[in-house]
Amino acid sequence: MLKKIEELERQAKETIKAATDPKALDDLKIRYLGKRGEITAILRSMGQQPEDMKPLIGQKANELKDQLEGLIEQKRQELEELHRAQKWEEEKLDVTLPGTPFLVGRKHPITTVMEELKDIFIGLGFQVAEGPEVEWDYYSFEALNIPVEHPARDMQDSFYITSKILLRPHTSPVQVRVMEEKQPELPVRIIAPGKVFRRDDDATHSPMFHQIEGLAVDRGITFAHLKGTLQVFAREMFGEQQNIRLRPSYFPFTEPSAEVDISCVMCEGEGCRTCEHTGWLEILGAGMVHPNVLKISGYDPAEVTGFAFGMGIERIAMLKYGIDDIRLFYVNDHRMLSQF
Ligand code: FA5
Repeated sequence: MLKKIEELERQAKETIKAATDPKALDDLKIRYLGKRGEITAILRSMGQQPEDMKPLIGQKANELKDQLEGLIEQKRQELEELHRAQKWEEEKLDVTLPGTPFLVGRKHPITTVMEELKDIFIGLGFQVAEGPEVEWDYYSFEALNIPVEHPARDMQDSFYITSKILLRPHTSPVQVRVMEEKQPELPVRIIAPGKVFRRDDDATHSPMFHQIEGLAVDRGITFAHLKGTLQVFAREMFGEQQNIRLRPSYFPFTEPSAEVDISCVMCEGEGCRTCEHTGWLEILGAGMVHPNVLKISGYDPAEVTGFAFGMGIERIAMLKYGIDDIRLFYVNDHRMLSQF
């Protein structure tokens, strides 16, 4: 029996040592120390052992029992420690590794130009006004001296929601809305930036684009004020060397009217492809507010005068950044947008 105990000891120590997971240890515990375990069986068989051997066998078997219990617990702790170390290795965070790069957003070039324009005109004493993008036919055309059937509607006719409501084709309706609200107060000095919509679509014309409207109404406002304001704007926007040129034009809501050009920013007036070899680039329409528009908005044209202008923001941004296709602003390609 003593030999058997010795053999059991050798075998149990070996198998405990070789165990690789806690489940195996549980099985070994049952195998040796459980109710029907091999050591338990020896202890239970004491009655059948020779009388003189009983104390020794009992002592050895009990010692082995205690020893194995200890070994199993020790092995269990070792395995747990190993498991923890492995897990740590797997999940280890190396703070020196480069991070996952992510794209940082930035302002769209149209927003940047819009903000720059606002700053310039706010510096000249204008306030920012707003109007709805979905607008009445009345403010878009009629109050601007463009009655139904007037051919000037063709140039700007837009997307109609109903026969009387449309997506505004320009920011000029804000002129009337502001004057209606402010009259008879003077002076009126506002800019109105925002989205406008037209049935256009090519490299320089988009169905949705941005304009900024300007309006100044007061006693004694003259064409010289308009010219001076636009000259300051052009120099602040494009540099001190910048000149402007006014050409006679026609808008139903201004009289007289002008198209305003700046000297070509690409060739500085020398003549190139961008300016079609004229040295000038058209950037906006302007003029003295038509007496009919003043009257319909609540001001007396015998008493006050005003000037107004409207420019395309995309056009300004294209000139400023040398972009030759307006559609690039709207495709949201970060390779293009991240350059600004
Ligand atoms: C007007 O829209 C007038 N409301 C401007 C005005 C205001 C005149 C106040 C007098 C007094 P026009 O249709 O020319 O005018 O447009 C003004 C500018 O908008 C153009 O010079 C151009 O820069 C820009 N523009 C016009 N159509 C488009 C388009 N489809 N896409 C991008 N920009 C455009």
